[in-house]
Amino acid sequence: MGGSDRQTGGEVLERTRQQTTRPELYKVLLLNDDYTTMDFVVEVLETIFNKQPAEAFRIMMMVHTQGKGLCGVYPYEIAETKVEAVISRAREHGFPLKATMEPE
Ligand code: TYC
Repeated sequence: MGGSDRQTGGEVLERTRQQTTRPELYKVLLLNDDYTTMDFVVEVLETIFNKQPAEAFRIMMMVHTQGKGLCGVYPYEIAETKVEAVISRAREHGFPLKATMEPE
């Protein structure tokens, strides 16, 4: 039994503190490769990461020139779902595009 419930005879009287834990956040990164087209990466950034066209182009060019780029920061399960969505969309189109996640 946790320490925050005051009890008498098995009855919970009240909660004395609110739970205020924040979820751990993870960065989702796209990685560069030589085969995925720039247009496809921009489309991925617009549709999976909800970026505006100019921002999607900027991130794509960052990945292209620096090797990787930040697409967004999310709680673990959302980050994992985004990574899976990128990989499966890329494979459907025959591209080797990769995405990874790391703790913020
Ligand atoms: N380097 C790729 C090209 O020249 C474009 C590209 C950009 C690929 C970003 C992957 O995450 C990526 N066609």
